[in-house]
Amino acid sequence: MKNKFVKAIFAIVLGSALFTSCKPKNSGDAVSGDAAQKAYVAPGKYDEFYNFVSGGFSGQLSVYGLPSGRLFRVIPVFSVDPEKGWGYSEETKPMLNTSNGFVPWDDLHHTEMSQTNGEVDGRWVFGNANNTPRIARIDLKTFKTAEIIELPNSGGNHSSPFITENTEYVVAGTRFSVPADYSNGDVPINTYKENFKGHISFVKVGKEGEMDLAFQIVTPGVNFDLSHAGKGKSHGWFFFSCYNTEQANTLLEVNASQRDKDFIMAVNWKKAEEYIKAGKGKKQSVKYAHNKWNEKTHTATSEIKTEVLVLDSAELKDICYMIPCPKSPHGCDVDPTGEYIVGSGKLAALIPVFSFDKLMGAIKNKQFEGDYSGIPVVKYEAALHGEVQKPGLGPLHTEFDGKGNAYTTFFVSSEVVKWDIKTLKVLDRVPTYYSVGHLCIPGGDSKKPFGKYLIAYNKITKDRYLPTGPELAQSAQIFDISGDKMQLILDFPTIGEPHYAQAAPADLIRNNGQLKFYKIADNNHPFVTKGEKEAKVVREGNKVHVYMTSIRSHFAPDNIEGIKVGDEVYFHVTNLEQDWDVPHGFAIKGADNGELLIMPGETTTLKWLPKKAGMYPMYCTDFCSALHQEMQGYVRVSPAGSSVPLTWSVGTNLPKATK
Ligand code: K7E
Ligand code: CUA
Repeated sequence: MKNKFVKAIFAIVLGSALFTSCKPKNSGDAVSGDAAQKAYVAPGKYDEFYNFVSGGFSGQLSVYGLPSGRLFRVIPVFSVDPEKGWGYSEETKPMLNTSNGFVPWDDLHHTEMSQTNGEVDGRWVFGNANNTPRIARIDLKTFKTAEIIELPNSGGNHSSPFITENTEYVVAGTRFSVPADYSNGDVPINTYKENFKGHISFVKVGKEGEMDLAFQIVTPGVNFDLSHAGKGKSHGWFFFSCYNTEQANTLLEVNASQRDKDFIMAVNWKKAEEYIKAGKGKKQSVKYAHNKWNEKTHTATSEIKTEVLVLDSAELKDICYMIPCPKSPHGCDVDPTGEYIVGSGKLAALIPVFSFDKLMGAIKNKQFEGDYSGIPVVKYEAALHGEVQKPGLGPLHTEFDGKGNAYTTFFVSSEVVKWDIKTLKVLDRVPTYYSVGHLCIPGGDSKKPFGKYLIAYNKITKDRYLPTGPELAQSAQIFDISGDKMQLILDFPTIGEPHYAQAAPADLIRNNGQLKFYKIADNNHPFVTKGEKEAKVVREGNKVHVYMTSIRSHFAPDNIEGIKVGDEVYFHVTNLEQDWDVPHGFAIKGADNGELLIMPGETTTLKWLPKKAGMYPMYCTDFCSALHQEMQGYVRVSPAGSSVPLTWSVGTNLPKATK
């Protein structure tokens, strides 16, 4: 009893240390002489790497250049973005559909790039939605979210989206265990141990990137935090960190910090595939949305799916194994060779490194110390390669440089520590400003890291930038890691709160057939207007469809009369430009909607419900030419029941007979 109390106090103390964290010694401008030169990319010159950075609670993904830290783009993914019309245009709304209906926000924590033979290949970036569990695929030919799939039986899709070495699967583990969607969820919360279950999702990725929920594995109720696929010799396995193996359902900061060791769960997914082939998966009825963007119709569709195949980890004894891991592990990282698995226990004073070969030996020789709800628990020492002693406080994440070194972030002691994977010796440490979370080395979780830069994504910025009220910018820091010692070369502020990030050589993406504009001839949008002569306005009851074109520097039509209060007006705007980087925008006064930002060759629709009679100017929002300010028009709105005929024109004041 007393022991339990002491443990609880210890957990609270450590917990509050985690919460507050300390400022590193010698903080200040620890930047040496040639740093500016190393991060400098001259005007007009390109960066060496693209950096795809999660936006955290912004729900978006931002794209930076390395080493300059220049922000190129914020790609809307899970949150509406009025700047780009994402979630506002009729075409994009289905992308944010879920089994709960339209969801305008989420929390994107992890990005993961597609791989071929374990190397980043520059085709897609995947991102997770933490809150309403989903995975998105962003196409790097267009830098646009191309697909979003919802994950049933999950709550808090945190351990996601991590991929296998040929992008066979993108994999997700639920953070919150919950009663399965196919069971009764209306149960007392304190029946966690009986009724709450974990689910791991395997989403198949096709040749064109198309996702499909292939199967799930049901596990005991724990919190899955992070994961990584095996690679090379460990290809075919997946490793998930889990905490709350105490199965607490309240005050987790104390109650889920009781055990000295939680687990890394090793999953033999090749074996799971065999069981699926052998018909061992149970069909369960669930509901989840699968949303796809169509490049030809420039429109998304959302389909609700109703079935998933589920394998039971307690029944099929040889797909899941638990490896004890001290203490409340967060990051779970696999080195480039696939031999070493690093678990970062947030409350542990050391870093355990597991050996894949030893794990296989332990499983073969049944070196188990019992089971955890039916899953065999491998003996800690039997799978252990060794421990990094006294590395720092509050280890979170590890990346690799491909030269035999690992780099681990420490939230509490605010530092990045470099250590040797084989000898487990600490080689170097640098302070971060402050409280670093994730880190990224380009290719740093693949078989082929580009070990030149390391970027630390910090949770707390404090005094690094000009203050901006109660909330300060989140901050990233770039270190040159090409030498023996890490060297800080740049700070740059970030959008939202970055968690994980990925990076790839710029040429891989830049020279991968990036789209410059959509061919107007290939535009199959049902409301496309392929030339100005086809521009028209069509009334169907109280629905009015405006077939509009935009080209430098006018809309057609740009004068519309005969719209009435009570109408539902759809502006289907086709951008006729066939040139790179000439979007047009569209906005109309009083619309309770975003703008449209229409790419060359694309058709996009704004829905407008005029509420009172009057004159409504509309205009192009994107400064497209010297006469951009002339790119405007008027819509006359008459009272409901008015007899003003529907007319439209451009360039002439046509008599009202033009209809
Ligand atoms: Cu920020 Cu990956 Cu959500 Cu660690 S997690 S920091
Ligand atoms: Cu089109 Cu400005």
